[in-house]
Amino acid sequence: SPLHDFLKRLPKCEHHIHLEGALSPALLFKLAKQNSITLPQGDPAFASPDALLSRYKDFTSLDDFLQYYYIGMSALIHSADFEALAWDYFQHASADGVHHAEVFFDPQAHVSRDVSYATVVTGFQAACERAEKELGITTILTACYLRHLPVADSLAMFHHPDVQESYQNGTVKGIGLDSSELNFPPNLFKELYGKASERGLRLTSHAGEEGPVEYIRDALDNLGIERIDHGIRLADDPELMKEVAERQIMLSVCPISNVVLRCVKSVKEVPIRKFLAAGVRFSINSDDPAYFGGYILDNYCAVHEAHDLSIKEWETVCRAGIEGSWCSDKRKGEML
Ligand code: ES4
Ligand code: ZN
Repeated sequence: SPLHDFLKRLPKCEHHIHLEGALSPALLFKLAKQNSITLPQGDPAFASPDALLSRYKDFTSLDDFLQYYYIGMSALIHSADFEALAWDYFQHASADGVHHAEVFFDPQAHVSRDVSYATVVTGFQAACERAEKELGITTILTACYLRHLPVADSLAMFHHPDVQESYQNGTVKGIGLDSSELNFPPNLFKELYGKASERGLRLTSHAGEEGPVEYIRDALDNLGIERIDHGIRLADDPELMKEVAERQIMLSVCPISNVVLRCVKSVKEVPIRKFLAAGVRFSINSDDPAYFGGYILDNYCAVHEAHDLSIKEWETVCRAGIEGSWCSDKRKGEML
């Protein structure tokens, strides 16, 4: 349709994609075989890539998904595996019309199973450089910390010399907070964010996905974040929504993710119109595209189908995404 072409051609920025969430069942099975990794024998979902893909249609919650997400990454061992994974994502992103991608990864999920931070970052960085060269996509790596693990683990990871070096040399420019949200409020990670802020890192956090709007207030007040990942519960507090709009804090909204993980019943329930009316800036993102059955353009199309944005509104959304990016002003100028 003409609108599909229009949405594809819009200069899109993606701000919320977990590279480990771009692991397709096909690549998962291929790497597991190459690396002699045994997938869970007792779970019929791991009988074949097709069976796994079918299981992905039945997620009941964030934690139900995360269980598969953490098993999936057990197939990732070598730098070349991480490079192949990220390259797979960048090719999809390029086909969908992404000009700039700020991508998450979960260091603790790899180091905890004895895959070194350097292995992970070397592979991802190689794919980022290739994406810039061959696809013209600019990239930023953000390291997410896992909120379901003890706070001490996140601090130990942050202070690891290889992690510090990646922050120092600019390979990794930001930190995020992800994994199970309920019962893990942002303020637990206040010390981590204070230290990251001192180092001049960019700061974002998942908040208000499964958790309540109070977690958004908590993240803004206690972590000093400049962006909110998901943030769909913000619409529950009109006062806070006004403040977020005034402070030009961008939300990285992931509509298909929200439906698949049952945070909302349908994309119509994602408060897109409330955000537009309140002047809240947001971008539209894929989150874990290989698990949720859609890359960024699928998410744009789903929002259009559910909320019927005008061309002017789409341009507003895209401009907010460019302005809210963490790239240079020069790069923003090229995209605007
Ligand atoms: C995630 Cl959808 C989502 N929420 C929180 N943490 C995550 N890690 C990967 N995907
Ligand atoms: Zn996410």
